Amino acid sequence: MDKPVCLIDSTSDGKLCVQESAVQILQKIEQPVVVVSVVGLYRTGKSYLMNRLAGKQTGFALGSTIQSKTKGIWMWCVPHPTKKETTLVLLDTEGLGDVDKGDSKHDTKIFSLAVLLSSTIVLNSRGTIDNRAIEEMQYVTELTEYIKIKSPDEVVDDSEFVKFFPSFIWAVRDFTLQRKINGKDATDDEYLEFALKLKLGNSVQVMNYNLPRECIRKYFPSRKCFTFPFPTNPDNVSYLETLDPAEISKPFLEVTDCFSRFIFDHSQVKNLKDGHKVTGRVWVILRKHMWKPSLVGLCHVWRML
Ligand SMILES: Nc1nc2c(ncn2[C@@H]2O[C@H](COP(=O)(O)OP(=O)(O)OP(=O)(O)O)[C@@H](O)[C@H]2O)c(=O)[nH]1
Ligand SMILES: [Mg+2]
Repeated sequence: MDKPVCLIDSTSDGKLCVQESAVQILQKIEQPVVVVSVVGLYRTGKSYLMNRLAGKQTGFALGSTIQSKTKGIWMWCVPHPTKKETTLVLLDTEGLGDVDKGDSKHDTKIFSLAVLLSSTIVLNSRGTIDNRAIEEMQYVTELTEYIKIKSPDEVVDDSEFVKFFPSFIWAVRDFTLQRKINGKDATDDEYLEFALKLKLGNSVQVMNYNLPRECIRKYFPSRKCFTFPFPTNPDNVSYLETLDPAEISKPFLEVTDCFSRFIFDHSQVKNLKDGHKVTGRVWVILRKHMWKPSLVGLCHVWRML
């Protein structure tokens, strides 16, 4: 595929529908697939990051105005850069929290779909991992309402479906702070774990503070963090697609390289419950029949699509 295509379209009345043309592309993929998706608030550089992961300056469409750009879920299948005979499927998702759209249920569906479809999910945000950034991820706390995995006649607890959840990367963009905790230098991962620390107590305030953190910790036991500096001079950020590559800052390129290498090395081929590797073809069936556990013995998804 030389350019991304729309996999799940978001209609003006908020419905999500799968695009047949994308399904046909996937059906031809016989190779195992590694699926990496990016989610996060709108206008935070998600599409640009996915293009970098594809090793390209352009691909997923970027927008430089205040209006959100990506709608639904877009897909780009490329040969895996390091794993032989494997396809890397990149999913770029609609930005969450768009004031113009103002539909958080729709956002939760997009978020839940990205979780279900991926081997690795990248949560993208700008600035810092502060309380606001974590609270803005209320979609994590709503995951279980939207995703139910059941075998017939059997209630399965949270820990069962966590087995099928992707590994989790928090990408913090335009990070300008010093990474120090109590005066000591901290790694990106220590920074993430520090931000996810729970407070003691059971006041409503403490419980509200802890809830999104507990959900992230429980649903995503495998976690990683990358903090990205500004990609270029602030005057240039609106023109990243057409910018002379020499204008992209070296520290940004270094973090992007580490981030990409980590994903290429650690993102697993999507597996089914019985250990079967998911190929493009199986992935389509999986998506189409997520609500029919008998078919894949895997997921039961309520109220989606
Ligand atoms: N400051 C800054 N701007 C960036 C960065 N990456 C991309 N941009 C710019 O931010 C704007 C939005 O980038 P996109 O990649 O389209 O952001 P998005 O999150 O996909 O946006 P939606 O699809 O609307 O949710 C564009 O003008 C990009 O050039 C970054 O790391 N820092
Ligand atoms: Mg986008």
